Amino acid sequence: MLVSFLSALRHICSNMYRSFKMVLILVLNMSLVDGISPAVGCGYLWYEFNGSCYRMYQRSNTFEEARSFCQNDGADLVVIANEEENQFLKELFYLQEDLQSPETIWHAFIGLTDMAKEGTHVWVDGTPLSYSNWVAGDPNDSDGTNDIVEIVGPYIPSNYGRWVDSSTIKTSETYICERKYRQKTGITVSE
Ligand SMILES: [Ca+2]
Ligand SMILES: [Ca+2]
Repeated sequence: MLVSFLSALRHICSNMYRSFKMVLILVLNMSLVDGISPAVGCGYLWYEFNGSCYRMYQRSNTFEEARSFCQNDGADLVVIANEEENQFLKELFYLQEDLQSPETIWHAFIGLTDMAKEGTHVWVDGTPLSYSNWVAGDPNDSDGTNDIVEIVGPYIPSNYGRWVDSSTIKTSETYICERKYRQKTGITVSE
């Protein structure tokens, strides 16, 4: 009696395992056919857009401290190449799950400065400025130390997503890191 019960149990378990394996293979194949691999990603609380991963932090830091913080995570302050990327960053204020009250954020550091040469803005990766989205009248170096740049947050709806130059001695509560989308485990991902 016990032997036949155990035999039946083993048979059921074996069938369940086989079914599970079939489903797993099916899901993996479907994913690979679609060019999306479950083994790749930006990581927890990072958000993918067009080949990069982004994360917005609420931490009280100077521009240089914010840069170091991003770099410790294999990233740097965000480099904004075009309007689509800028639009995505506006959305990130609300996508970023761990942000406190995004609607109250005034500004966030981005990776643009004219520290090396006043009036010549350069991205932290060395690329010159091509696309820009300044607030009207900026950059104006208003107090002679405005050599870093911030994107305006949702708190100022009229300029939300536009950029302002700010003082290098400013400590911001918010900043945005960007890093290249990393593939894991060698599985090819088609675009
Ligand atoms: Ca970028
Ligand atoms: Ca300046």
